[in-house]
Amino acid sequence: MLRYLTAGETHGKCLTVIIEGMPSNVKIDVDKINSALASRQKGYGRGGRMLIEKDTAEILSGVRGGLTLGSPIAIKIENKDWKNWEEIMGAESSNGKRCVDCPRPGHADLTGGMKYAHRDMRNVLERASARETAARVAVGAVCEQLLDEFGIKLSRHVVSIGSVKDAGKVTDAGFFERAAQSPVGFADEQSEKKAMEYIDGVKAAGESCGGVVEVIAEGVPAGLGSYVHYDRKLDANIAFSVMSVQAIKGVEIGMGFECSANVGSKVHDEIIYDGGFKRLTNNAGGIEGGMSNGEPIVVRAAMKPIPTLYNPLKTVDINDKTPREATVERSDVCAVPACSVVVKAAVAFELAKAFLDKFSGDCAEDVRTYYNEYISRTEKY
Ligand code: EPS
Repeated sequence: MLRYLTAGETHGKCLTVIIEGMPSNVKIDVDKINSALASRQKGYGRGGRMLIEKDTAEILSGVRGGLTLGSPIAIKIENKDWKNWEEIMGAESSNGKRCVDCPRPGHADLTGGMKYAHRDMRNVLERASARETAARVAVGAVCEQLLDEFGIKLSRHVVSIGSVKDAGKVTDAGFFERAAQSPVGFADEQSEKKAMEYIDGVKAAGESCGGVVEVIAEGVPAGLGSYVHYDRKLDANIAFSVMSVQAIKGVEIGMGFECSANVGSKVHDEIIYDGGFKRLTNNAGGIEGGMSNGEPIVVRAAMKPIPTLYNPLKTVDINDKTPREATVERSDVCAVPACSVVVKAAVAFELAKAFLDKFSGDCAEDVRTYYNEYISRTEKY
């Protein structure tokens, strides 16, 4: 089973990730990982930290000469900011400076401190930070390279930022290329301008904002995931991974919540046969009964506004219990475009996991054989 573990604090030495279960002989290009990491760093409304970092993946193990070995893949992403935090965050000595006593509403600070018995809530925020998503993006970029060999391609875009929606349509020519280049992840230029003005206003008010992102996976064969048991359902596993991304509060597949307001005939996608089974619409977002159905997989996620506000909310000092203003840590005003990169990585991981469950093999050659056999069998169904 494909799995991974991440480690690292936001102002620690580095982020580390170990990916286990990737078959041997999958082509891995480190530049593709670095380009995904660079995309995650971009976006209008990001804070000062992204000016310090230049996230780069160093592959420590599991890849030789551009091919996976079948052994665990370890990747390191250095934190350039570490040099400014060494004395505060050191493993062997810490000077106790920059202690966090006033938990931020919306962040993990207070409950994390209570749960892990940390009086300095920095010990919580350092790990709860969205900095960890850089490690997940590296995982996603490795998974995308496996998926790509089998013609599965993922795209991302931002649907809305705060109250501003992208007027562009996914069916417009060049939509995804344009969205990937946009500082707000939008394809429509007028909407992009409005979103940037919106973010400027939010920033001027000492506020933060969220939005909705969408990821679409094309070329996924029918039959990934399963209906036979709850924990093998593809939609459930995608929702789990996407919901675990920092600041995500809602996940939808296809028509999502809107399904509930429509009658059955307006929701379910009629089936035709045209050299293969197809659906006339894709309200199911490519997943029925916990399985991919061969249509594009469409996942949307809602990101809440980042909890650090430059105009802070009310809180309480955990030491003397007096009313205070929440701690202000350097943060982003808007990280929605970056979030689209992270959600794409989360979906890529779940698809690669489901793909390798279905076509399980120790080497890429075996995976290819099982895949080809399955495709030719199902084509004759
Ligand atoms: C982030 C790095 C962090 C934050 C942000 C995401 O860096 P720093 O805390 O040094 O500014 O910019 O984290 C949060 C929004 C958060 O709530 O922790 C990154 O690499 O994406």
